[in-house]
Amino acid sequence: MPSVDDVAVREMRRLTRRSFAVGGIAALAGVGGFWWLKTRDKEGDLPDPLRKMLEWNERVSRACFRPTRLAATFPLSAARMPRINGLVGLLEKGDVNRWKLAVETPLLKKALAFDLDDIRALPRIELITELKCVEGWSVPVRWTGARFMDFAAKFGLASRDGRPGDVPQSARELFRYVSMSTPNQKYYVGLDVESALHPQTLLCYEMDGAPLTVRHGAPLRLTMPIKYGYKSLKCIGKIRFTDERPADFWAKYGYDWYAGH
Ligand SMILES: Nc1nc2c(c(=O)[nH]1)N[C@H]1C(S)=C(S)[C@@H](COP(=O)(O)O)O[C@H]1N2
Ligand SMILES: [Mo]
Repeated sequence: MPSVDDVAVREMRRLTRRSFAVGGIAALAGVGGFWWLKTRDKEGDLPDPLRKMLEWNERVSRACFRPTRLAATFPLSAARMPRINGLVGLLEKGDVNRWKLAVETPLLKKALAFDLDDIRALPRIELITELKCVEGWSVPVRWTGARFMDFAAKFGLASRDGRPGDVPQSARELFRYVSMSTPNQKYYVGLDVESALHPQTLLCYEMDGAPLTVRHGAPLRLTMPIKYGYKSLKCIGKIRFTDERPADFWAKYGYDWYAGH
């Protein structure tokens, strides 16, 4: 069995680097500049100046973020099943029935546990939006599930006062970030809270009108059409609200942490 890191590194080689400007920067800076970049301190796999650029990117994107700006939606006739892409951290078929979702916030002494019926009890939303992979393909997919913002509002998870009700509009009343991971923690994503609470961010239990298969992330996955596909975590085991910027599987390999497009 190859280790997770082997798989990730192999996959990384295959991937285009379209989402950030390593190629462009290197070409502009020329060989001398490239040498300079290569000798800078590194965080993750990116030389520091590039990391700084992505962080600047994130600050600008967060400042300009509007929850009313929606990703494109498509007619039902355009919907397809995407290819299975990335298997890190998924459950075995026999374990899907025993699944629980754990949620932690700074206000809670003990994690909350939810089952699929808790998610199904929330307003059922169907959206046809694109799954956009940084590898360079995108497919309109029919997703069904609950809005993450409805889930957070019903149980008072995102707001500092911990009271159920509408999610506050003011950033100051929200925890800054959300971390989501698979049950075994092998795949994980870090999200800015505004994007997590975007109305098109769904906790999704069906794709193409049928319950999720194991390899598409059964029993519950994320879809987040305002971000690249690597943020759409399959098989959510744990959700954590936090004020510290959470680690992210692909950001560790040099991809943009923010990953908006
Ligand atoms: N648990 C988990 N979620 C994951 C991945 C993964 O490897 N493991 N890969 C991501 C990537 S890179 C993409 S493009 C999408 C692909 O979703 P699909 O397999 O349903 O097409 O899942 C994302 N979520
Ligand atoms: Mo992807």
